Amino acid sequence: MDVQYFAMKLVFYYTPMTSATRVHWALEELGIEYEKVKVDLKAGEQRRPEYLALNPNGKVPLLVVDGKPLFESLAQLLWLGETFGVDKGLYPPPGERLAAYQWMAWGSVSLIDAGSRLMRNVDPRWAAQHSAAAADAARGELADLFRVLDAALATNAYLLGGAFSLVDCAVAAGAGFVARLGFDAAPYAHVGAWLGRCMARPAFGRALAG
Ligand SMILES: N[C@@H](CCC(=O)N[C@@H](CS)C(=O)NCC(=O)O)C(=O)O
Repeated sequence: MDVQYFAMKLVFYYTPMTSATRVHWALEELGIEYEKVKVDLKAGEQRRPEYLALNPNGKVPLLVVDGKPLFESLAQLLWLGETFGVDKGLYPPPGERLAAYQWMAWGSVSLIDAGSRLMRNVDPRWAAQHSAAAADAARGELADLFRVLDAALATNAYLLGGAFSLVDCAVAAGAGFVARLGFDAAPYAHVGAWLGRCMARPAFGRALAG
């Protein structure tokens, strides 16, 4: 690893069981030093002026690198992969990243978009806005997405091939979130087996524990 990274100070603002979990998981997989700051969303800590000064979106996760803020979990995962992941064998080297970019974006945009629409149409927190038709449409899109994921995992144990990588953190956390919304993932056996492998990792357990 380049010597400059040893001196780098990372502060991670997170809330358990949110979009922050996949970044928390990646940090734990990398085994690098970082400081954790828990943000109580229910208490509205994400809207405190000092937090908004770092992340004007008022959301978690936030990673602060040597005093410079980086918001958006996808950006954080890409930065962590490119900065620390190659040396740790958890991210591909430059020139071999097409599949990594593809799955990171798929898991962060296509999957999370359909999953969020399902959440807003089934989760009691949004009861006043629920639409059965919108929930069904989201389930249909998720079925298409899970078919794509299942086919990719039919011949590979992990998204980039035979070895686990930060790309699996990026996508598995979203697939687990969708499964917890009651989306029936049973027909996608390869996805189920892969999720089991990913979630059995000690680093995932540490991220879940908060
Ligand atoms: N696209 C953003 C989503 C961030 C996001 O929506 N975070 C939620 C938790 S999952 C949040 O902080 N919500 C607090 C609020 O909206 O007040 C990312 O991936 O970082």
